[in-house]
Amino acid sequence: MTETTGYSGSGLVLVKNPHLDLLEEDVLYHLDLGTKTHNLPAMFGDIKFVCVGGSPNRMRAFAQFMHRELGLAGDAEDVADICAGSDRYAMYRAGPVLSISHGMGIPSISIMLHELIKLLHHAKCRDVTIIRIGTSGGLGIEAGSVVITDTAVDSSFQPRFEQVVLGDVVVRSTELDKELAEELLACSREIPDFPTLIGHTMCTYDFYEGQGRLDGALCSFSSEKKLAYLRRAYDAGVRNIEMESTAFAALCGMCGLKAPADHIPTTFPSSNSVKMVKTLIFSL
Ligand code: R2B
Repeated sequence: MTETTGYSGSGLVLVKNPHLDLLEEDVLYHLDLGTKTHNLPAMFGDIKFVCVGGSPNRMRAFAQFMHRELGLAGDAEDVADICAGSDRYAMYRAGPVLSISHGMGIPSISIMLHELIKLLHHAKCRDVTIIRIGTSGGLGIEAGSVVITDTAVDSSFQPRFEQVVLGDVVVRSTELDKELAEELLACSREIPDFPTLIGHTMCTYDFYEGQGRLDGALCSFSSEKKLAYLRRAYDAGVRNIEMESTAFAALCGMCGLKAPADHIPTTFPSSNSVKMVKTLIFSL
């Protein structure tokens, strides 16, 4: 079964789950937030940008950077973890920008995104842009480059995210917003000595064998086979490899998050990539 993406004309964040309306309370377990315990529209209704990345410390550093750049009142060092009651994810806000960690791999980012999307929905946020600012391994590109993802592909280089639902495989699209990718690229051009390119990002289920590494506890292939696989990936348009982008693209696309794009520095926090996202936030 293949499902298509959907944007709401109103700019509201969509949840596609009729059962939610029947809940007396929606508990966002892993964020330590809920519709009864928190006034989500008051806390988050004005959020316009969500930046996500693997590590809590990096996302805190990003929120502090945005706090300073936006000239907000108070000390950037004091940004508080909104999800402090949960040790699963960390969430910070700087004005209209929310900065959240997602951990490593599809299961971890997927739990966070389900709860984040419900949060934005309950908060009645409109026209939200979400960007993943994360780490990845570059493929055949200059060290330190930033890859702006146009399409996330799976480890067979297909633009799809396969989710098993009640024992059946449901296939979801992983196209990202091409216009936003171009806008990010234009922002990067304003920063000197900043190698940036648009390309496909390959998402794998594993960091070691799944990415053709020879240094895991298990390795079932030769160095030649590894190189042949990476060459095929490169020829299919893959320019970097990570572990979250297909789930990110599929979930955000299905729920009408405006212009989801995935921006993946090979090293983070690369001050240039952070500046590029800042430039985009200031320009939208
Ligand atoms: C990039 O870095 C992590 C693995 O080291 C993983 O979250 C990813 O996608």
